[in-house]
Amino acid sequence: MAVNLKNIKSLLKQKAQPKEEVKQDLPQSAVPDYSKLFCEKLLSEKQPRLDLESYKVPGTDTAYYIKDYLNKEQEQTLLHCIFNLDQERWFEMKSGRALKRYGGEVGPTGLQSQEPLPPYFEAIARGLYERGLFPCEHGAPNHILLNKYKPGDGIMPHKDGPAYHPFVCILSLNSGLILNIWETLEDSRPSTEDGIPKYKARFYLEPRSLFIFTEKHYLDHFHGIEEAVEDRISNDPASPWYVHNLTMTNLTLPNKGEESEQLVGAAKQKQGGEAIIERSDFRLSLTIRYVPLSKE
Ligand SMILES: O=C(O)CCC(=O)C(=O)O
Repeated sequence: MAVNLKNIKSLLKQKAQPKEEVKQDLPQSAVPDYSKLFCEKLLSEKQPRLDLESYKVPGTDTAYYIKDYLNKEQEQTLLHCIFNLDQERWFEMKSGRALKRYGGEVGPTGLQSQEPLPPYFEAIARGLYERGLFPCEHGAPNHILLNKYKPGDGIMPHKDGPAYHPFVCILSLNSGLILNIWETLEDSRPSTEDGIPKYKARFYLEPRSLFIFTEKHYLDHFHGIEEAVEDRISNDPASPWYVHNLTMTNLTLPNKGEESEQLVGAAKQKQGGEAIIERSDFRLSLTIRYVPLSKE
């Protein structure tokens, strides 16, 4: 069977498959070693160092955004690796989101057991480090959470906690959505005045983008994704729907009374400076971090 995005999507629509069924669907002899190809290509290509500060999102505490961090071919190959080579089962949350963990078990003070990352994730982790995008004195990231969201899925407001180096990279694949930051848990609930949560910052995470957050956004604030099938966005800093990194994305919003060529099909609302973007497809995210070994 030819391996393409359509196949990946049909695999995704099914519940987590027992290993035997996945093998039946994709005879190993017919599957090129995408993992090896991907790693060789990614690692052999000169990874130019990037100046992290030039990707800082203005007005945040502190976040960085790099659109098109991966190109489409790299994204496709990574999706092939994730869906066809990794036969671990997804852990399905009651809320709908599904999850896999790589790198080992994390306890309250650090890694309790260390496991190697699959080679395609190792290539991503090393790439971040070599490009100067993961300034960690201990070395390259060693831990990845893979989240799978269907339209309507989200992740509750939370902090990542003290076990990790306080610097997180999130790589988004296949589809985009809004990630919110709130100062307190109280702020994440609809306000009694207008029913809108009090957002500290909002970021549109496009497919293939790299989002990084650290400092107060990591240490003090809560982050999460609303369970929704669409996201409301605005380029007006006075609007509660303001998206801090909008000008750094590939999106442009229509002017008042105008239609946007770019958002046709994706944006329902065509008011100046505001739009609603549907979550029309599944999204995968890699939460990439460094966890020191537990001292216990
Ligand atoms: O999917 C995302 O972008 C966020 C994931 C997240 O917050 C986490 O893994 O802790």
